[in-house]
Amino acid sequence: MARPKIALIGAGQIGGTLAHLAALKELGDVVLFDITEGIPQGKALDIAESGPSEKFDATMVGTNDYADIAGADVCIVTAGVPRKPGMSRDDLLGINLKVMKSVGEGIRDNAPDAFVICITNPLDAMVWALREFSGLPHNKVCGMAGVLDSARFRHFLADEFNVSMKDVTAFVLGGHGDTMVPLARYSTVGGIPLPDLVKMGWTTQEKLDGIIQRTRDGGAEIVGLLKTGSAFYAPATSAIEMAEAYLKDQKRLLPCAAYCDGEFGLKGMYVGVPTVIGAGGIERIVEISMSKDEQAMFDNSVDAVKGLVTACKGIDESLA
Ligand code: A3D
Repeated sequence: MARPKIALIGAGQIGGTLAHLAALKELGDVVLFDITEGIPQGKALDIAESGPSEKFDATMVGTNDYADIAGADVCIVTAGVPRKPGMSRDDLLGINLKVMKSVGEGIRDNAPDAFVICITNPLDAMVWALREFSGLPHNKVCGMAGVLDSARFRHFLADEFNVSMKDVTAFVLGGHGDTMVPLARYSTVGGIPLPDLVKMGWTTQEKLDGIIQRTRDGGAEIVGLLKTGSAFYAPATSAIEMAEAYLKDQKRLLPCAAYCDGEFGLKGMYVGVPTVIGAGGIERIVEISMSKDEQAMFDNSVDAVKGLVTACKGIDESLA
């Protein structure tokens, strides 16, 4: 049986890391696409040359031609520009919307059967626009944000409790921005919900609130340190986890930006929700119940995403 084909649209910091991880995990043959000449070719060759030491079987192709992504099983989109210090994700909207148009059309014309994972910011609006431009089925187009935001939350919690990250589960829902919703009630250590751990004296509510805020600011913290771009190792790992769930039909329950058509009372929009990812793409949206406070935070986040989508429609008439 032929190896799956993984197309990475954007061969920058995240794109290169995605290619390396896909190779190390032998998820399939990789095509790195970028508009900049030389970068995808150089990174593909560099990673291919790590093969003899790592002993993976996967081909690496770098290209500036969409024809080379033909028949891809998975497309992961990072094309566009990242944040610089002082910028919010929303500041990227105008420039990255144009990029989504060309990428969406490139996927539509060359890899219409692919499972598409968008990473480009501002995430929830860009994945919506990418779906519109590509015309692919909604269940085959999703956005990576919740896996990353939850991983950040899990890392901070494991640090606080001095326990293995393996035993910490966490849920972050809503839009991938300052309004994201880390849900303490659905986050656990070895199955014990965070509010119980506060009662047990493992931490204080004040410290937990601090961790929740640090999670919300997780992207900005790294932008502030790097100064020349945004996070790329953990974002790439998170998207690879989603791609693997699809390619291996793992039926993983992962938070990601998925198309809600009635779920959570939302009509026709993308936002971070719990999903099941398997061979059918986004196979299910898991409608958890929320307390009044949680629902208010989620609604606030949904409103922020709606504002960005309206801005997209104002910029590109074909989306209106
Ligand atoms: P960067 O290293 O700049 O790579 C972006 C690449 O896109 C560059 O190589 C560009 O040449 C390429 N590119 C630009 N326009 C096009 C186009 N029209 N077609 C194809 N390629 C193009 O950025 P990065 O890899 O660090 O980040 C990529 C995106 O991911 C940015 O928008 C970030 O804001 C976003 N990001 C999202 C998250 C989430 O959790 C959602 C996390 C981190 C970064």
